[in-house]
Amino acid sequence: MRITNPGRALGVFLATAAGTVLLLSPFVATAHPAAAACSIRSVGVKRVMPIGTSLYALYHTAAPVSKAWFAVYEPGTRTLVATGARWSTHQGTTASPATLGLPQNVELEPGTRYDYVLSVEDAAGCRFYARGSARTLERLLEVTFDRAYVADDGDDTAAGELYVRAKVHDTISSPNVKTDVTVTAPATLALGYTMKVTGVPRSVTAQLMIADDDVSFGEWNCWTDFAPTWSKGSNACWDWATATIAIDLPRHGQSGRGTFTTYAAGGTAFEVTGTWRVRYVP
Ligand SMILES: [Ca+2]
Ligand SMILES: [Ca+2]
Repeated sequence: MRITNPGRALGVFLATAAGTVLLLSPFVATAHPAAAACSIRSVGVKRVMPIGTSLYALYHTAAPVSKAWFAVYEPGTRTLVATGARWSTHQGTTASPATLGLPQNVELEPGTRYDYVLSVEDAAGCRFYARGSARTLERLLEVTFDRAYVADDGDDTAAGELYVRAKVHDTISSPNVKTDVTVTAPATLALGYTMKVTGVPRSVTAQLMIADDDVSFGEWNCWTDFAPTWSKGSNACWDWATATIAIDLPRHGQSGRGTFTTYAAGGTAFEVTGTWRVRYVP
């Protein structure tokens, strides 16, 4: 490992055996002082594009370059997040433009703007930089609650009056998935309810609560629209239970999908079946 400043720029680089170069003082555009030997005079970034939770740059130079690096920084700081340091694919006589991305194992935060620095070096060792910022894609999770098999409707001698509510991460279904539906267990309750949520972590929880309403006219002390919390239990007003589905989304910004069947028991009892799908969107 060596500290180097090969382009005689104001930036400082940390080079490793793998060729990784960390630009510690990135916000400098520079030209090589021995300009006569340089085959390039600048580098232009046409676009920095998001893919999954990563970024890659489309850039161009006046002549082929022999090396290129692409580094990403925490927004508004000089803290390096990751560097896509690798030799450019357009060495020798291959003309620009070219693309250079971060390594596949880099996971940036979705829906986040990052600063970047792209540096290139020609055969004469002349190094040039371009900097800017780019935003990663949003993670969009869709959870569909297909149906619930209700084993206990919460009432012993008559049909239950069921309220169904869903939650994905910190977003709650509004309106309710079901409001005051009459169900006599055992029975399958069709839900067909999809929630689309962005800003979720990679390990995310989805929940479905089914509550039986025992509120009678005049019981103002216990009436709210939907009183039970995301738990299970029974009181004078409600019987309820909550199914909790833990979803681990694919790594590295990969799209994916899956299914779930989860049982819950408490003041009610049911098994909920559904699907999830994650993708990355602008
Ligand atoms: Ca009840
Ligand atoms: Ca009831």
